[in-house]
Amino acid sequence: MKIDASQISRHNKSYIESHRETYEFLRYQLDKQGRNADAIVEQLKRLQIAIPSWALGAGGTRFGRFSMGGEPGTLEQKIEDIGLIHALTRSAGAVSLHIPWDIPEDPKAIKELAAAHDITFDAVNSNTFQDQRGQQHSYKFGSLSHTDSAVREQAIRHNLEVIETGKTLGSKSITVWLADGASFPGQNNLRRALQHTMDSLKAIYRHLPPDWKMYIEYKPYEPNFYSTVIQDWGTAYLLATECGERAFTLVDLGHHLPNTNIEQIVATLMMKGKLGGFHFNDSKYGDDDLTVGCIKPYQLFLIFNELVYGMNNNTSQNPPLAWMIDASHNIKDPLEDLIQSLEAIRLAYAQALLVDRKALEEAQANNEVSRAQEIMQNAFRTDVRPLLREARLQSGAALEPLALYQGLEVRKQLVKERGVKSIATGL
Ligand SMILES: [Mn+2]
Repeated sequence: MKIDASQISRHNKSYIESHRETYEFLRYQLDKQGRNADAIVEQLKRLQIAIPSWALGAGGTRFGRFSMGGEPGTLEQKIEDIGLIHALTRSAGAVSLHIPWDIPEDPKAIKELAAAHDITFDAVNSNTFQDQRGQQHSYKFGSLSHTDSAVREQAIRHNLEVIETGKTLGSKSITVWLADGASFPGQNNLRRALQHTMDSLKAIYRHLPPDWKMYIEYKPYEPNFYSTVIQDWGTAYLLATECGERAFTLVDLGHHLPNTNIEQIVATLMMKGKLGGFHFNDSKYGDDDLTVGCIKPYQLFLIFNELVYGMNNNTSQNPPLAWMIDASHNIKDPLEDLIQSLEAIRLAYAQALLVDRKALEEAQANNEVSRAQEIMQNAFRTDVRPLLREARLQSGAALEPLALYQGLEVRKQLVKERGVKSIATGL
């Protein structure tokens, strides 16, 4: 299924009048505060978020999985699904592939298909947290950190193969997330496990093409429940620093213990020029992988506030960030969920762009605590949805992507095309 421009312009016609009214009103209000709505719209238009190939089907939990029907069974269909989201929003212009779930049989054809949907290839992701069919050694007790060098070498080789696959598609980065760790005290020699991981990552880094980056992701627990080898940003930072200047830390919002100050981690990593990218999602308790912004939108805004500050004050030459959604959908239609996540990310970005930096600097310098809080909350409480709609309108996207998605009965169409029982490859 493909959504064409005429369907979008028909849809936009029915919303244009109320949009014009709210946008003009907001522009006028912002203008009085010395803010330029049109400039923010331009910045919003440039923000593209990668969609992970594994987020297009039902994720499920270890207790069960409930299919949506019409799930993409092939990599081609996954690209088509992202094409639908991108056509509706013009903000999902990249895909992040997971190897070996999405090995392209014909890279040239896949590249062409993606280009037809205006989609590029973002970071490729390796997988040494599962055993694959025909694999010689098991990752049950770890991969890059394993006690047996033969297992570590197999895991290193897999990462190099992932890079080779990524090269055929035009990717420029690899994300490494390890499930390695221990579920019981005494199971691992903690120091040795970290040393092995460092040596393995260095071996991968040595083979990294010169125009590539490596992102190292951390997570405090799960699937191992006593210790994770790369447990926090500090460990990921240490490993990235040891590997070299093209290795960076990747922050996944769900990979923190409750109440961690993630915006402070962002500030610290950007100060050192070592923030590589983001995996967006939201959570109430752990790595819940819920829709971005559904639980803690203020935290998301505070994170974006640091990102915007970091991008505007890039003294450490932090490279442009890789933005990606990393979520799992158990009860929602994944495409609806992704549309909502894109909206939440852009809302937080727009709000952060609204922060009166000069006033905030002044308030901070004078220790005017209440004023500083008011400045932040004034930005957060501004309804910036008209800015997002205007950015979409100017980019040829739908004014109300979710309403159009539902109005066109896209899922029903996909079920008709692919069947009720089609299941996405992946988890
Ligand atoms: Mn992640």
